Amino acid sequence: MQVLSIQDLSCMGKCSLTVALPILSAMGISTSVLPTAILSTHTGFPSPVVQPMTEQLSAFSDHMLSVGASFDAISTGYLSDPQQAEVVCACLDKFDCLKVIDPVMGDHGKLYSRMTSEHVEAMTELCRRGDYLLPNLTEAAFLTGMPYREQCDGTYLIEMAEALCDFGAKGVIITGITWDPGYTGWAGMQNGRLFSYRSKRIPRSQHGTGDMFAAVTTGALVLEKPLHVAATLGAKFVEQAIAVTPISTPFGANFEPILPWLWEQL
Ligand code: PXL
Repeated sequence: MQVLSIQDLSCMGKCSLTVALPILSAMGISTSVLPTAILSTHTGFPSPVVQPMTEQLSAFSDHMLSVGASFDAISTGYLSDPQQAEVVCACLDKFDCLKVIDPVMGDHGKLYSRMTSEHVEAMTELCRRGDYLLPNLTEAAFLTGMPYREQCDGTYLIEMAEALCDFGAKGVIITGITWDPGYTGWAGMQNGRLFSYRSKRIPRSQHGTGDMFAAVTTGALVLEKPLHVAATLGAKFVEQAIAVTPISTPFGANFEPILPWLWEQL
């Protein structure tokens, strides 16, 4: 199995490619990368140095094609500027394979630093290319124009998931849902049916866990697991990574000891 992962390379602070590569490798999947930007750290640290790769993305993907690239899936994550969405859309159109989009833009009801309304528009366009969309609740609210609500109920989630499926996706998973206080999880929709997963909340938020969830879920989808099985594996992986990371810092969660468990699940 071959996956192309299109997202940034943050040189310090585990997220994006530095989690997707080891996770997909641990699942036995060969991974090629297209870094959308190279950053000294992710944007959760103050004032990172950012080198966008917007101009190179197209040439890199053309060259890969010219030497025979073929992928079972492409997954996309963080883009450092809205112009990249256009290039990434063109790149998705060049390859006939499964497309999994994690529209990384924000969390806890707010956009990440450097993100703008143009970015939201560009990400919306990118989502129209996805077979599966994996937004968190904040991103889903920005994409659909619905209000962000910390406490979710079924009616709100069905409306949101249907609006996301209307982009043309086969399935969506909305992460970071607070069910009853003390419980967290995801809500998914496929073939018009809402399904969900919840587990006890560990009261520590860790940077990069959305990217870990996306990598595990993408890997499992590529290995032909059904969406609810893939996303449950993603959530269980993240829960364990948070549980073994004693304090919350921007350096990210210690997912490495959980990789052998992941392999055993496949
Ligand atoms: O984990 C999401 C993410 C990915 N990449 C970069 C980020 C963030 C979140 O802040 O800054 C560069």
